[in-house]
Amino acid sequence: MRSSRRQIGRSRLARWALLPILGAGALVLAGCTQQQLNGFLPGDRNTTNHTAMVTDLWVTSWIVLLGVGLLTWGLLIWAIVVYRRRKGQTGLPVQLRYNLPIEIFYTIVPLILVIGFFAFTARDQAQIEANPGHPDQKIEVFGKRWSWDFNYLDEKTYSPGVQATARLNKDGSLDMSKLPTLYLPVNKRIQIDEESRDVAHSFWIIDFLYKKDLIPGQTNHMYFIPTKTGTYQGKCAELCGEYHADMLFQVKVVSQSEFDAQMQKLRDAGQTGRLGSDYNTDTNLPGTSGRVQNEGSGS
Ligand SMILES: [Cu+2]
Repeated sequence: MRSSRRQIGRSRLARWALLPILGAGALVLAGCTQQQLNGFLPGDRNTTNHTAMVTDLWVTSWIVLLGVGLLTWGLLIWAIVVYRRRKGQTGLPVQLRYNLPIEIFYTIVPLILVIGFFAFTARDQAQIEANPGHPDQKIEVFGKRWSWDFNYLDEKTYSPGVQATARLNKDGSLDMSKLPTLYLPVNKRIQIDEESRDVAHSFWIIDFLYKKDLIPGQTNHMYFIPTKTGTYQGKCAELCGEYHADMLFQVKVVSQSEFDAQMQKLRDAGQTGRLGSDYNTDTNLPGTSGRVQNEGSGS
């Protein structure tokens, strides 16, 4: 009688233990789409020479964390089932304290995780941020409230931007083709120098999985090789004020000949030279020669 009750208890326990295993199995069997394998990141892993590395760091981190999650959920469910209150039980159960193996376990494992995440992040970041030198194409980006100016330094051409809401269609929809557009030649070493005309912005090309802050009075750099032609969306990723959400832009990665044709278009439109820091509106920084924002308005 007693042993059969114990057996029933055991089979019930096995059923409980099966639940998470079945759940995980179902998830695996359901198959993974490319988007899931990419860790639900936008774009794909070959937009620049750095994207695959960023994707792998992200996905591997999630796999490790899911492992920790499964272990934690498993232990939780096990404790809830095994140590649940049985019929006729009263009062507190025997309390567990000063369990050295458990305390060492939950100190060491998070420590290893944190050191691991830090080390791999630092390694990848150092590689992404390193200046490889000898850029094929040097571009200067100015962030401004509420758009972007692009200077093609080698070609001495420029392309000024206007905030997105100033370029809406009559029905209020956004005309992507009228957004400020940065052209980049494919498979070329790109160096982008980033400056701000006023406050801190952040230049974010979404599918490149890469963004960098633009700090007033400072020049930051991005180095990468765009490896896939296409049109990519960009936005400001640093809340910079009222029309921050209007700071949309596009990046077109094109062949060298298309890039050259675009440069010729800018020259034909008379957009030669550089929209430099004289157009900065921030006049508070020491050494800046920017114009006063309301200059000429008579105020
Ligand atoms: Cu901004």
